[in-house]
Amino acid sequence: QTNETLILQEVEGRVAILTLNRPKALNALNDALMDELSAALAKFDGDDNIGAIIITGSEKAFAAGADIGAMASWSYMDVYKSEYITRNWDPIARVRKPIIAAVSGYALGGGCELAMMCDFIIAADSAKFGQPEIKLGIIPGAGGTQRLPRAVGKSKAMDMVLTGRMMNAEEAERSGLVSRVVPADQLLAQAKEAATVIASMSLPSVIMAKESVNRAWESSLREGVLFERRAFHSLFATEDQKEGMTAFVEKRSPEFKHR
Ligand code: CO8
Repeated sequence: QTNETLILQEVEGRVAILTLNRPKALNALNDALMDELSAALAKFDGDDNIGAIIITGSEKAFAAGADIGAMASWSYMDVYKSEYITRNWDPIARVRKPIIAAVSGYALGGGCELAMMCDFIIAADSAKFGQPEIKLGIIPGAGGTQRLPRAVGKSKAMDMVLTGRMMNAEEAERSGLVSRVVPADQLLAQAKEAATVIASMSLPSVIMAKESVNRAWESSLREGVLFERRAFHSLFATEDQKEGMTAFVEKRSPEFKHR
């Protein structure tokens, strides 16, 4: 990989690992980096040999936010017309395979928003989350004011967004922003282990599980339960359901074919 590569890509078994790589700017998310990230995600989402994806950064920073230097001189019309945010951020939320954010160090502003766009966050004990945009005279612009209250509730989200303070890993786990906290030197190993477990499951059921959990955010309970039921019914049309249940009855490990 050359130094110009803003996203390092690795594949281990059925797991793809994407590493944000702008170390000198603490992985500040500029347009080029977001283009590379969304292209890599689309590629692995469409690759039958991949079952789960990890996004990670460096030990010091997952990402310290959108690139402030790049944004500083923008006018209203620059921001409005460029579609900077929708063009290369929205595709992340359309990825159908699970994405784990493995966060060490700073996840601030757009960095925190990127982590929240992933399906769950595993945090190193060194992780620090925050939405400090208010200190720059703006507000979060990639979903932070919407995803943070859904994750941690209104009171804590207001506190974070209005004061711009950071939350450490312990507080983030306590408030439901992250699923687990692990020692910093075990972060990637633990994320890979979780991703490998997920990637060993039947891909159709993994995708439908992700789709169904996401419905819990975006519909009434009644609609969500109906959505889940149809997804549940449809999995009985897969070969993997037959294999999974037959293997259980025969007391052996299933051999999923991901169809
Ligand atoms: N953008 C550009 N460069 C950055 C950023 C950033 N967000 N964060 C850090 N850097 C750069 C610094 O300028 C510095 O560069 P240089 O060495 O050339 O001076 C280098 O990274 C190292 O940073 P520091 O020297 O500041 O390192 P410290 O350890 O002293 O401090 C901090 C680390 C606390 C993380 C500090 O760098 C900081 O406060 N960074 C800014 C955090 C922030 O405000 N983030 C929010 C940005 S706004 C945003 O994300 C809006 C999202 C909108 C949606 C996205 C669509 C565009």
